[in-house]
Order: sequence, then C-alpha cells, then structure tokens
Amino acid sequence: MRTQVAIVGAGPAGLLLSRLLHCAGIESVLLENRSRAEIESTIRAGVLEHGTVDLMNSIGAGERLEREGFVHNGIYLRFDGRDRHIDFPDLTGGKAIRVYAQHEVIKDLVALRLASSSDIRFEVKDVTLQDLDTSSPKLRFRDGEQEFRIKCDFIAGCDGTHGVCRTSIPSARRATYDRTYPFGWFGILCRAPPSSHELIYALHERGFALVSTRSSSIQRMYFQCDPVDQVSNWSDDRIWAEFRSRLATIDGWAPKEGPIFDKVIVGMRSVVTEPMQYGRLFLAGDAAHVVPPTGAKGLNLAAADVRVLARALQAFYASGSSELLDRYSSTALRRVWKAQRFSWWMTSMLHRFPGTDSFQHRVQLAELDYVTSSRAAATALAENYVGLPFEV
Ligand code: FAS
Ligand code: PHB
Repeated sequence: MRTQVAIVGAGPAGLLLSRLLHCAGIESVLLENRSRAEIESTIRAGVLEHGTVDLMNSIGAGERLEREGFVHNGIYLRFDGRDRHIDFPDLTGGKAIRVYAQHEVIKDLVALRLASSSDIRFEVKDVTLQDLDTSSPKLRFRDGEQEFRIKCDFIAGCDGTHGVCRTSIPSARRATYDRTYPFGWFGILCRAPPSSHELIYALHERGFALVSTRSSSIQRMYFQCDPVDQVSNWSDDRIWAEFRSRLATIDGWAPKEGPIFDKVIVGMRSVVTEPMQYGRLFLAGDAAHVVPPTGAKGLNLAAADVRVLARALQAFYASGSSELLDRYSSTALRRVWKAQRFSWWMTSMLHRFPGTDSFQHRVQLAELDYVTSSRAAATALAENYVGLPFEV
C-alpha cells in the first residue's frame, strides 16, 4: 500500500486530522485497532471550545453539533454552599462553549470519512512503525489474517495514551514530564433531566464534584474519589448521597436523581512528551500529552494539535517547504503547556488533596473567592476555559 499520510488511531485527533487532510486534497490511510461500534460508544469528554466548534464547522462536520450541542455561556463555581457565575461572553468578548459528547464527535467524523470513501481500517492489529528517520517511513499491520505494509511520506501518531507511536520514538530522543494526582474522578451517566442549565464545579470539604450534561434526559456527573477505589463499592444510593452532600447549598439545592447506567473511575494525570515529533513521525493528542479533565481540555488540545499539523503538511505538499513541519512540536507545545497549566490550576483549586490541612483549604477558598470577585481573575479563567487563540 502507498499513501501520503498514514494515521494511527481514530479518536478525535486521528479523525479530525484525516478530515483536515482530505479537505486539503491530501491522501491518508487511517488505522484503528478497535471496532467502529466501540469507538462510537466510548464515553469520554463533553466540552468543546469555541475554536474546536469552528474547526468542526470549517470541515463540514458541524451540522449535528450545531443542531444538538448545547451552548453554555458560563460555568458555576460552588463553594461555601453558594454559587458564583463565570460569564463567558461578558468576559471574553462573546465567546461560549458547546456541550456535545466526544462519542458524538467521533460518529460525525467517521460518517464523513466513510462518505468520502477514504481508507479507514477498523480492528487492525500489530501496528509497527519503521524507518521513521528516513524520507519514506513505513507501517506494518494485520487486518484479519492478512499482513499489510504501508509506504508513506509521513506518519501521524494519534493513538492515545496507550498507543505504539510515542514509544516508537527512541527513549533517548524523547523526554516525559508528568504528574499523577492523588485522586481520581468517579463518573456516572444517569437518566434524569438536567440539574443545572450550565456546568457546576464544586469544592466541598469532602472533595470535588462536577455537574455536567449530555442531553435533556441523560446527565453526566463526577465526584473526586480515591484513585484505587472500585466502582463495585458504590451503590446508586451511596453515589446520590455523596452528590447531595458535596453539592449542597444554603438554599437547599439538590441534584435531580435517576437510574445510573454507566459508572467509571478515571485516573488524573498530567503528562507531556517532548518533542512531539521524530523524523517523519508526528504525535498529536493524547499520544503526546494527557491533562486532568478538570479544565475540559483533552479533546480540544487534540483538535489544536492536528490543526497545526494539517497546516504544516499542506504547506509541505503545496511548496515542498518543511519549515512549518520542523516547527510543529514547538508550535503545538506552546498551547499544550498553557492548557496543562490551566488544567493543573483548576485541579489544584477545586480538589481536596489528601493530607492537606485547614490552612490549605482556606487558601483554596480564598482563591475561589478571588476568582469570582475580581474581573481580572475571572477573565483569566474564562479565556482559558473557552479556549485560547490557536497558535498560528
Ligand atoms: P484517543 O485515546 O481518544 O484515541 C486514540 C485512538 O487510537 C483510540 O480509538 C484507540 O483505540 C486507538 N489506538 C490505540 N492504540 C492503537 C494502535 N496500536 N493501533 C491502532 N489504533 C490504536 N477529556 C476531556 O476534555 N473531558 C473529559 O471529561 C474527559 N474524560 C475522559 C475519560 C476517560 C475515561 C479517558 C480515558 C479520557 C478522558 N478525556 C477527557 C480525555 C480524552 O477525551 C482525550 O483527551 C481524547 O480522547 C484525546 O483524543 P485522541 O488524542 O484522539 O486519543
Ligand atoms: C463532561 O461533560 O464530561 C466534562 C465536562 C467538563 C469537564 C470534564 C468533563 O471539566
């Protein structure tokens, strides 16, 4: 097989990149080791930055997102039993966010890929990369009983945290910066009406809680938990009791409860791999970096990476210049590290760290009070949350 760009991984990064390249007339083959049904039902992120929405619309992938996604003009920070609102349009010159589940984004992008008769292979096995430091890198993979070899110009490693691309870069040529947080998130999906018209981020002495949404009848909520806790330890009744406790307000607010049909515990890590490229291999999305979900950045960073990569590849094929490709990693990392900082800051401000004393808790409350009473501080939160301008 021969193609211009071989893409490993059909998550948001790989699918968005394949569509951006298609729109630029650049051929790609997309390899995914799970089934279409699996990737279209993997419950993950829920918040799209305004720039991600614009990107989806620019590639013809925004029709259902515009119809079914929820525009949210702010978030609530809840502490000391009271809500304070962060008004995004007021603080950012009119920007907002869109709540639209990641698996819906995946469905929309897979449909576009198939409609354009572009090559996407599901359930492939044993992807390996060769000759990355030459001008004709290669991939091998198995599809069923058949072995395949792809010759290409470039490989995009969009295979997430547990993929094979990052580790295909010699360890002596890459550095990893990471932090593991001493807590996880217990996430639920339940059948209930929305408890709030916008997201609620709550700090309580028992820990963090988040009220998000998926639709008028399905709600997404999280609370901070022990990272080694087990889903089986938590009955529905115990879960709702924890949410009622952490989200309680002085005016008696309580979440709208309903049958819980999905429970998951996700770990909390910050990871960045530098550089995000080696020879003709370019990493994008979780293959290169992971953020704690507190800032709702994971999916949006993947989109920002592939926007930079697609423009660099387009310049190469249009003019032969590799200048933007040579700068891909440094360009992408500027936004990655700003998103890492914001995600770390939101996580540090809104979670109870084991072993911290009452002084630390009061410092956190003071920071929340400052962020919600200073226009300058609220603007800093808002402009990061809705999405910083894309790197040129
Ligand atoms: P992805 O991991 O989404 O996609 C990688 C793809 O590559 C997968 O489909 C995988 O099957 C495939 N793959 C892996 N190895 C392969 C191989 N060897 N060969 C071929 N294919 C291979 N982010 C938020 O912003 N908000 C959230 O609330 C949030 N919640 C999350 C909950 C969980 C449980 C997890 C794990 C992540 C969560 N994230 C959240 C982060 C998540 O949304 C990622 O940032 C986002 O999926 C990144 O997209 P990709 O980089 O495309 O990676
Ligand atoms: C979600 O809806 O899944 C979600 C929203 C905001 C976050 C994290 C997750 O910060």
